[in-house]
Amino acid sequence: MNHWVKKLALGIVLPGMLVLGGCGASKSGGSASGSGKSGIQQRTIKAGIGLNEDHPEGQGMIKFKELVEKKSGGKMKVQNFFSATLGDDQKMTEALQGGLQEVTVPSTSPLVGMIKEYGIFDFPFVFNTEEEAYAVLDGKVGQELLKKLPEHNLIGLGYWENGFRNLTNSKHPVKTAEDFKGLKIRTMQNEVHLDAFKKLGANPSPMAFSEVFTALEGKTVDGQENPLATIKSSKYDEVQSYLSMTKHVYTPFVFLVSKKFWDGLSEEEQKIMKDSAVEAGKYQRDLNRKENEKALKDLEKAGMKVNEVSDAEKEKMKEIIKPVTDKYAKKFGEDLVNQMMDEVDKARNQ
Ligand code: KDG
Repeated sequence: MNHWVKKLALGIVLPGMLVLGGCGASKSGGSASGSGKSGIQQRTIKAGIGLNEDHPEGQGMIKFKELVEKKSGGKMKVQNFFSATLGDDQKMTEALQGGLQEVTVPSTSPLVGMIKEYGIFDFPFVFNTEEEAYAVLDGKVGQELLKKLPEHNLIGLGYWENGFRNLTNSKHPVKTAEDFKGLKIRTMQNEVHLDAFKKLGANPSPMAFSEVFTALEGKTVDGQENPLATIKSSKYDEVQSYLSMTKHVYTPFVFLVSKKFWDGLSEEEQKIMKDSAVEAGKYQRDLNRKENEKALKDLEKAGMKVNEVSDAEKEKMKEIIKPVTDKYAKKFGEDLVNQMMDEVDKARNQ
């Protein structure tokens, strides 16, 4: 039963269901009470990401640092670490849970082992535009998922943008659903991606982001899939010949703070962290979209053979993968999936 029939059956058609926010400006799920302390203390905030400093996410972290230090009069200092120097997404997320690191901003995909519902953002071909993704992430669905983080000793302050993922490989252009057959493709450590690429006849190999370049260079995998800004800033054009504009998944980043650290902050310090994450998030989203356009030109100039994928072929891929998304919709909650699709429809038909 498709989501429209379900919605009518359940009679859940409430206008204005969308809870608008910046990128997580609404409730972060953090403890509003804070430590009860007032004022701003001298603090050092260790913030690590997997991507390089020149990637829009790295630039977003620099903006976050500027904002926190300005808003706190220099008392709260942010130390940024790029290119997985503090470890991969999993390791940095665990460091936050243990109170050994204060901030990281991973994709939602590697978090699905902890919060399975984040897997809905790994369903292929859900969003056509970034605006549709923002409507879901900054609306009820995205904000509700942030509230699942505190029980895992994490606070989510909002969503930044990784973006629409495209396929690169060293074998041949991928123009049709058929063309995936036999390709060894690195995927994120995420069951939806794994099953979806298997269904397309590819041979998926899950690994941490920090291992991808070496795997491509050593030809242990034929290809990988990531947004254009990541493909460029990770220099995949040096080890990949073909770029196929599949735009098969939109991946969000989630701005994570250690709950151990968060609970020790005063309300004023919590507000500085949240306002800075939201403001830097808006800046990062805009920069990411500009960089994606520039990255496509740069990757072509660097010699990558770029091909578009027709809507008809994308429909075919979606059809082939449907048994996978049906299976995971049951696992993640069909009501949640229907809510996401309702918000997409609303944004699409605005
Ligand atoms: O730390 C960087 C990763 O969170 C991000 O790039 C995830 O898209 C991702 C990938 O392919 O691992």
